Amino acid sequence: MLEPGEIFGQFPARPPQRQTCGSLQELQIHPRGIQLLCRQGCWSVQVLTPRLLRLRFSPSGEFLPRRSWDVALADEEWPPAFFELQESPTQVHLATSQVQLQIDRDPLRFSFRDPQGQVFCADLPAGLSWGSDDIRLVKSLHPAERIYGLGERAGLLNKRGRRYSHWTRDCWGYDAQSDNLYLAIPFALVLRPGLSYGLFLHCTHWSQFDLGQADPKQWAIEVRAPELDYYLIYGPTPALVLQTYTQLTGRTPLPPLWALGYQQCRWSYASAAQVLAVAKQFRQRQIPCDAIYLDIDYMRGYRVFTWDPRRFPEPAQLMAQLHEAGFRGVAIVDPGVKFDPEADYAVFDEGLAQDFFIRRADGHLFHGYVWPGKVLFPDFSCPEVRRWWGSWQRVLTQAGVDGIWNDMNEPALNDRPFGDGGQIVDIPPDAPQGPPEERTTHAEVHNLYGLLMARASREGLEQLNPARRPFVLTRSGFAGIQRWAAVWTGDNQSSWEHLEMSLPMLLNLGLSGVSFVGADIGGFGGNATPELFARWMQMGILYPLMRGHSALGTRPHEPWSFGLEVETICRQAIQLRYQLLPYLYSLFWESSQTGSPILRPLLYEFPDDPQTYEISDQALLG
Ligand code: NBV
Repeated sequence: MLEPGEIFGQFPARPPQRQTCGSLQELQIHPRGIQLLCRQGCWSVQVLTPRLLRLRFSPSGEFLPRRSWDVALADEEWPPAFFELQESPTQVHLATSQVQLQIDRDPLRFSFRDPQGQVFCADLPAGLSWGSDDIRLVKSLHPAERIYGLGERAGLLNKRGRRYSHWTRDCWGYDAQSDNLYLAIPFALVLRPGLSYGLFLHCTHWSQFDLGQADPKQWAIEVRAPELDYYLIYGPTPALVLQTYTQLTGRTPLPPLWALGYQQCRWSYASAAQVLAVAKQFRQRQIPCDAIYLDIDYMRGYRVFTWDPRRFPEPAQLMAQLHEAGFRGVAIVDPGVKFDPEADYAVFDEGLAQDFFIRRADGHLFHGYVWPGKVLFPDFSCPEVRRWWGSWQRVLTQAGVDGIWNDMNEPALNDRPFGDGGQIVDIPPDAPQGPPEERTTHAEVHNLYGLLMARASREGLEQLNPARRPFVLTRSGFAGIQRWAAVWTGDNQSSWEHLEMSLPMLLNLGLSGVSFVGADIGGFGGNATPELFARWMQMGILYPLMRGHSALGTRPHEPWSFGLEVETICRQAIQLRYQLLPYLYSLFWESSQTGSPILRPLLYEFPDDPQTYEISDQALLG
């Protein structure tokens, strides 16, 4: 049994002895594809569309059953797709109308060809290997290829040349060198002139892409999972790759129009009076604004789904006043439920009575420490838990809250009470999770914690307010998060570096299917200077999600807090945003239909022009 703290995104080193699949022994043809029995293990190739192939390898020869929390459309849900097979003594060829898969028999390995015969995404000879707890596949990279996507990543636009693991974590203080951030998306979009493809690693366990760090010509894919499962998506343009990728993992539903306006946040507007005072300032100063956020201080002792009776005594009245003034209210919801056996706290009592909280492998309740002190974590991989959680949002919606903001859902927790010098830890990887019929361990669903919480939030809002389009904002997520929530890039800093970095971060999120994204305008940690703030607001009007936010203890970061000159600049910028709203709204509609990003790097529109490939500081709005 592992203690929390023993593991934080770190796993035992791989044992030295590696196995390989050897040669092809038997080819079986199925209606949707083929199975390739190797000397050791088995490959399955499914043709889902002429542009989309699913490839799986299992060392044991058995494939895992589909999970209810799967983020990809099931194979059976795709209409039948036509393919042709040709066999020779050394090779097998599988061809769709768009792409050709060449399979070398000995050792078995794959390479792909586009209609012009250009080879891409080719396995190295003996590129597949596995040990006791991992599988690795090494592919070759073409010298002209650049790599994008990979979800939420700091640093420049092109991701080639470094190693990236996929493991969601709280990452206060992140910078351009950081690896794992809050959100993990094991999807890469590879581009060279005339050819673009995507590779989606269909694996929720810890995984890693080495995109040419160990060897500049190679892409090593590694999973700590019982099988290797990936989708190959042929373009040839990035737009077509994204269209197929989002057909597979889902698209951003059209948000309510108000969510495209300016949104004002602060940790915290800590009383109803403060919230109303901020709202009044916006209207008096004639600065457009559509939403005001409530951070953790609206709760009673940080108990989720409660209101502080002293500071927020009449939440319904507060929300009515906000609505009257034309604002929407968005409230934060953290996953940790206060361990509260003494008090009359129904969320804790109900969750405990129904066994909705994660337990350790030894059967004891697992607890960590967050804002409320000792907390328990709901197991969102159970549909029943998600329904229960979603319905608790009634405490907020009945008061008139319009949107839900999910924070700390990596999940972020400490091994000791805050202030006691503890450290950030993970839920133990061997903690059992999931409904009885598909019991697994935290190791498989860690990366999904934020996504499944966001799903619970969105589905709950749909139940509670069926006539309204829901708005959920989340910090953590996984591939497919765009179906459930908008995403912000967590705790950035008030610095020029972070302002600069926000653009390639948001662009790569867009190239990962997540189009409703934003960074905290002005920077969350630290104090913005007047000039930085003004520039950030001017840039922020182009973020699909336009929200100003700042941390506890920092100077005020509202648009008027930096003097008249900055206030005027902010007013003009925000007014421009509002002039653009019809255009933006149309872009969101387009995104909901095709998966296209709202904010696009130049390479998205000019994929055959290599001069666009490294441009991290320019973008197109639509
Ligand atoms: O709830 C407080 C903050 C929130 O304002 C911020 O946006 C989140 O990213 N939250 C993190 C927890 C505190 C982090 C230091």
